[in-house]
Amino acid sequence: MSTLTFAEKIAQAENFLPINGTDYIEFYVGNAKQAAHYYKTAFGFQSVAYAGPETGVRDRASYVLQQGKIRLVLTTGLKSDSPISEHVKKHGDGVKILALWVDDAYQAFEETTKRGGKPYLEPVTLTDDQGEVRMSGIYTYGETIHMFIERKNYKGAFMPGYEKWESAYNPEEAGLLYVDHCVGNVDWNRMIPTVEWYEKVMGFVNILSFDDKQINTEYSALMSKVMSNGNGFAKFPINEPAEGKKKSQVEEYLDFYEGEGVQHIAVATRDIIHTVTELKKRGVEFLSAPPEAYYDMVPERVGHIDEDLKKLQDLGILIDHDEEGYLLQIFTKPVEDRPTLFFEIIERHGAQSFGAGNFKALFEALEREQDRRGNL
Ligand code: TYF
Ligand code: FE
Repeated sequence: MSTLTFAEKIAQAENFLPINGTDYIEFYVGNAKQAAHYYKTAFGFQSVAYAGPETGVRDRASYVLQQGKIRLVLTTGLKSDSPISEHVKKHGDGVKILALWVDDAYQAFEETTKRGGKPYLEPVTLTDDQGEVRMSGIYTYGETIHMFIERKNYKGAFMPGYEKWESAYNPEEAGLLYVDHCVGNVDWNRMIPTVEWYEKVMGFVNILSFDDKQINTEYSALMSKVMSNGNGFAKFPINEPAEGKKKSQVEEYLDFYEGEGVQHIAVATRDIIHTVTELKKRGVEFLSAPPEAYYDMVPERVGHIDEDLKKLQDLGILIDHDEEGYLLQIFTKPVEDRPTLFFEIIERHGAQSFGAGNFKALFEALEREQDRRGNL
């Protein structure tokens, strides 16, 4: 075990790609109008901006939603031959773009492509009467993209090409604040090369690793390595399936997404009891709670927590800790019919880890769902 703290580990990252946080996450979906309604109604995202035929964009429709600092873009193609439609045909609804907020989109492109990043979008400057946004992009795992977004004092709703979306339907927020981490599932034997790619091309460091000895249940296994940039604002764990008695959850994802892609987006809250109560009321489905015995062990395993343990148990929220504090987390079921992308809700009280103490209970709950789908 390394004795460095998380702060000491991330301080070892290189500095050629300064990142201020996640700028937005763009989904390619079959029907963006309905997806936007779902994220507003069920998760409490607010209407921000729109681009589509009415704003002079002919090939797509995009809805921008926001809650706290989390910005989602839901995009659909309007014709079958659009690359967006082709993406949806192959992968189903899923994450296409993990956009990072940078100081200089031109420099980000230059620094990453000279280190081997594969270009997706050459740097461009978009301008309108609200100011300027500069952007560029490179491929990461699968068909997923990292876009680099530089906001030159842009005053508009989102970026040039989009119009402010004034909606009459505005369900309340649910307390979601920012993107904590985004996890990628990669193919067999692809975790190490992907980790090396993040080190070399993005200047990230590996802050945590789990091998298949730690991450396994009676049935299946996986391996995971967490990559972080130098300030911890961008954290990307990478999972790879591992051989077990039955099919790994990561393998199920790869089969149904038909390739590598984003497995889960973890969003932070300051009041997980309120947030999860609210999401459940609005129809968001979560993995089932671990057995009674899990909660009986919490005082001994974790020590003091500020929250009422009974309330956490009633909601099925998981609890873990590390040297720096504790964390509370819970996972939704996949939010599509394909068992692919899901969300994690997380509340950190000092802990900078990812809930390794919950892996067994969590993966058993995941496998109950996998079994119900006939994919275990
Ligand atoms: O991000 C993490 O590492 C935790 C745990 O398939 C996790 O949220 C890891 C792998 C996985 C599901 C959850
Ligand atoms: Fe996570």
